[in-house]
Amino acid sequence: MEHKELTAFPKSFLWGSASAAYQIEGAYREGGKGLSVWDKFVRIPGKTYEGTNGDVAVDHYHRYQEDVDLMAEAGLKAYRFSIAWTRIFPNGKGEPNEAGLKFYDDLINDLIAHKIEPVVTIYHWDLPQALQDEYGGWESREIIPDFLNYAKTLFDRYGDRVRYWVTLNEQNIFMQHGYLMASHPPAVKDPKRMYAANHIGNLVNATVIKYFHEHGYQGQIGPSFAYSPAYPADAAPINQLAADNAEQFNSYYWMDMYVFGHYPDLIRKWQTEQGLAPEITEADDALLKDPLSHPDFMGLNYYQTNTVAANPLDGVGMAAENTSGKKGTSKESGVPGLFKMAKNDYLQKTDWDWNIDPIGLRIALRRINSRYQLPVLITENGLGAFDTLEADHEIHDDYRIHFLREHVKAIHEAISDGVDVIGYTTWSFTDLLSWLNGYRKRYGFVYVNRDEESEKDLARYPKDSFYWYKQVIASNGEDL
Ligand code: BGP
Repeated sequence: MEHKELTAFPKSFLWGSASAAYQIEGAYREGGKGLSVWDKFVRIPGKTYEGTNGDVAVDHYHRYQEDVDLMAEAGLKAYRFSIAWTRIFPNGKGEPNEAGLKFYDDLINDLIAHKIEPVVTIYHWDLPQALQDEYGGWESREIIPDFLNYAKTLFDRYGDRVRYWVTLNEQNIFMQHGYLMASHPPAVKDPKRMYAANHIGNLVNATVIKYFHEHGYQGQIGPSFAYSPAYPADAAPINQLAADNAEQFNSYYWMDMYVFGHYPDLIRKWQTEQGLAPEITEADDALLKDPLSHPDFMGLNYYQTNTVAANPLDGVGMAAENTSGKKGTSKESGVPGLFKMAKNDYLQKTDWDWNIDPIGLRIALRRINSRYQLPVLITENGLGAFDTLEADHEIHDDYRIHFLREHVKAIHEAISDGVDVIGYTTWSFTDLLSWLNGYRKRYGFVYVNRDEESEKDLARYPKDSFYWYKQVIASNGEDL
């Protein structure tokens, strides 16, 4: 679809950036914070890049004011961050910890004082270790009331100032990495347990959204989903089918549940054949289908598309992703009988082998729009790259500017196509810890002076992309 003229970005468009508590805060034992599953997992040898952890991260806990000042200087309209459950309830439940509540009060107030809209992620992967120990975390339905109690505490405390809430960040990623690939906590490799835990994740999501809608809080709520649209490797019908399989298996399996309250029939059938189907009670079904449990927007985390081809029943299985930062080192990966990853000769890759595909973002937005008819908040998008700090403390990240410019253009086109896009919070504002890739895979507009070996002085230096984004925001997306 070509447009003679592009439709302007809405005046209220939320230009922003995003982060997650574990990746930026540090202060992992301060302010009464309890330990999360990540605090423990990073200490298992070989799990993260060179054993990196978020004990100090980029010390946002102590430097949040400096970070918010920089956000204000860039002209950010929104900032998406997550709350660490373990700061609010050190053991996951019981009495709330006032010091933790106050930290986010101060952050939210500071943002609002700078006219920056807070977008709060309730859960970005840092489950209280106490709940993991007590009942196996996501594998027990006991998490439903505990999570709801945590979410209610946040709504009651911050609901007068927060208008955008994200329930679960990338449920598809943390469940699959946690229970299928053992690359996230609790480091399990068991598809049956994965689907069972994931179903409980859906019940949590629905319970929280329903509660929010029933209790008259202001604002909007929805999950953030990591959507990588699938392309067929070529026009062969068998590969078209593989792309359809991938779309159903990787994406509709989650998004259909959020919006329609059911799993795709094709995947239910496949799971039943494999003996992997999660148990769904009548009460679950009623909750999941209740319109009050459905999101107000779809949060979209978009990094790349996947190109796929047919994969026989005895074909290749799931492989771990490239965490080496050496382009071309990814292994073959797929789901036997459904699809496998194929090379796309039209796309460049990042050093971690992620496909660079701005048009894929437009496609993602259009597919969400036509299937779900929901506004979309782009809650993550960005380029992980090696950056060089020059002697004068400048960082010439023209590759990041290029990446983001093309993605902003794609959003502009999607809006012109008729998609309701509410905002764009890039990943990330400052550099931060990459869960599995240490500190050298940088995403920020602001360089943080630390690496794997040393915390150095943790000084903040705006990159060239910082000034570029400032101009994009000031012109509401016109001056790219
Ligand atoms: C998303 C997560 C973020 C962030 C981002 C970049 O999946 O929600 O927390 O980490 O990916 O990923 P990575 O750090 O692996 O490059």
